[in-house]
Amino acid sequence: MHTIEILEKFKSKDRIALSKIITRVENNIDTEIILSEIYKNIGNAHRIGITGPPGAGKSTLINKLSVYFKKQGYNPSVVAVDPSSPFSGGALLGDRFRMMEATNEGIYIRSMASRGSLGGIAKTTISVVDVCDAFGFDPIFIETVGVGQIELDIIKASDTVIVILVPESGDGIQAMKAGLIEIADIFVINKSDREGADRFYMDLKTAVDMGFSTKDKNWKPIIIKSSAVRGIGIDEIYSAILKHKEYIRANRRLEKMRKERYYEEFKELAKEKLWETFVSKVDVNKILENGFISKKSPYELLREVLDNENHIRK
Ligand SMILES: Nc1nc2c(ncn2[C@@H]2O[C@H](COP(=O)(O)OP(=O)(O)O)[C@@H](O)[C@H]2O)c(=O)[nH]1
Ligand SMILES: [Mg+2]
Repeated sequence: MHTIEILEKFKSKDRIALSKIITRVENNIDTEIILSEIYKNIGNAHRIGITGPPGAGKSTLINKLSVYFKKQGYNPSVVAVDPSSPFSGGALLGDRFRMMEATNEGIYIRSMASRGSLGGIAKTTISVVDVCDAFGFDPIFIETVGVGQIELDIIKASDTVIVILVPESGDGIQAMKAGLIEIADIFVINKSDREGADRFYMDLKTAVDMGFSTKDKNWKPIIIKSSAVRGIGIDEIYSAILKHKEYIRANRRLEKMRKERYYEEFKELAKEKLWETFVSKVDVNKILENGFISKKSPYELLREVLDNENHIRK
């Protein structure tokens, strides 16, 4: 089916059309057409990034949290990214299982595996979230593992960032090292049914009080203890999310963040497109080969290429 036809169905809230549109975006097919068509309907969803080490309970928590939001009258969806899995464009078994309750509640869950994704996983994920936003979901939970650069890029595109940690020895220090402290608006200490949760809470609280969290000097991260499997702490996390949502709306921070993201996206796109144009006009390999052999700095080489109109006009 033609993308335009699928988009028509998408607009009438057809979930099969939604899935097809997402698959196209993942495979970089007609992304430009799709995003241009839906863009005016973007911006209503609250984007909640959830990150933390593997096994911390992110999926289990999102399962409970999304159902909780649904019960309060919201229309949530989930985008889960797993960088370690092969790109399948479909469901990942573990996530599916962990989010069974949400699935049964009719919550739309999209699992993405990043390996082999065309056009970069961070960019693709953000586009997929845009699609979910335009479809009418709110909020959108975005699950990512850990904090590689890719995950950070995805997390930066979230309105509220939740970092999930578990009270296992060293996790707090690990979190600080990995830069997790600096990105969190809300901390969740999950598996608090296990030993060490109170101690961990105090350590984290001390770190936050001491100002290790530098994201926003006017927002002190909220710390919540939870047990996702037992459904403990879900109401508190829900309230914390709404509080943060209100905060970023009240002081126009959200608008600022969105503008920054828009600029960033444009900049990345411009780089990509200009590079494509450049490569189509000059013999990059030959130029590089010559530059390398004659020990020209890349700066000098680029200057030369840009100055030499013959190259560009080739
Ligand atoms: N004891 C305990 N186990 C939990 C809790 N939350 C999740 N788990 C378990 O931890 C494992 C990993 O959970 P999962 O949600 O897949 O973690 P993710 O990798 O962060 O998404 C699963 O076996 C869960 O059942 C909790 O609050 N307490
Ligand atoms: Mg998971």
